[in-house]
Amino acid sequence: MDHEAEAHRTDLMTITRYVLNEQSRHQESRGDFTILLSHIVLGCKFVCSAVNKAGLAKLIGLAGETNVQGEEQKKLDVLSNEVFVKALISSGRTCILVSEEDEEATFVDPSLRGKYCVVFDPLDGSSNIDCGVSIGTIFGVYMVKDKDNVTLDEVLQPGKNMLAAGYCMYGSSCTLVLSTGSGVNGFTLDPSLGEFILTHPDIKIPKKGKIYSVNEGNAKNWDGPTTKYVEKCKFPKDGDSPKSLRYIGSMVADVHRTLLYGGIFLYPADKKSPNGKLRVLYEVFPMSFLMEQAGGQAFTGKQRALDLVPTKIHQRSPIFLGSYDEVEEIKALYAAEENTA
Ligand code: FDP
Repeated sequence: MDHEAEAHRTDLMTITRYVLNEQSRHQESRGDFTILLSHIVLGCKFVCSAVNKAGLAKLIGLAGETNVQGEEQKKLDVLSNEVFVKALISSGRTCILVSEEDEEATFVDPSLRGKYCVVFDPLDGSSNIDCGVSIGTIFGVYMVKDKDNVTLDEVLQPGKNMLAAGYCMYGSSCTLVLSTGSGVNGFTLDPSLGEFILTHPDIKIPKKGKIYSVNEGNAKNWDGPTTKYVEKCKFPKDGDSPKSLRYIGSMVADVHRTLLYGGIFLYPADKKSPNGKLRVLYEVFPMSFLMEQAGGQAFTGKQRALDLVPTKIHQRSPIFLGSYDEVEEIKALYAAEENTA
């Protein structure tokens, strides 16, 4: 019997225990972040359960449709948004919420306000819901200076100012990946315990990767550096093997694979969408934060992604993120183009 492995199996590091351990290292900490996170975790568990039951519960469908009982059905992304908004407000630790689902930011009632702003996409990859492909929730957390005097500027901050970021992937297992600014850790939901258990401690992305991930259907409208990079992935001139293409079309799943196996995920600008597709606050920033924390890089085609200063809450940006060396190549191609301009 492997006693060491056995001891490991019986000494479970839950996400709450992990965050409490982290908290105890900061004497000034009063446990507010732990409380906030436990509400985010609750939202993730609820959405995970709803996603798993979606087919059975007839949750899939258009918002506003009615089911056989004549009750109005809620589409999964609408339901997920409601769950997260309510969980975050009731934590008593938030003051501004920005959700992909809501056009305007939500300012929490002063009586329930706390010091955190949470930006989130409650159910990312929604075009994959109906066919059972992995989807996820993405979130980022900022802290405000004065919770009694908050303005939208508190969330229009560069991603490097985020305090924490993460995602939860609803796939073959339910995995929550989190960074509080000192590395990246992955937790898997044990459905029998209802707890997220640390299964991927201190995730580091491989420095180089063999996979590229992009919607190649947009290739005809790409700019020069993106076209050159993808061409090199397929027809390398330096004796390397060609890279494999993997594209799920669900950012959480594509980024999760990139984080674990290495490689690059790109959603570049193109002639039709000069700002790309993905949203800065709740897609680009949290994923870029995690990539950097895992030793990778994230680049917009112009600058380090986390240095970008958003001016609108639903702003989009092109993004190239993943293994350090792969992003370095993209940066060199953009720099070369600039020099010839
Ligand atoms: P979706 O449209 O299915 O919601 O931003 C949303 C997103 O999915 C990402 O999760 C995904 O990476 C991307 O869009 C996929 O876009 P394309 O269908 O244009 O490839």
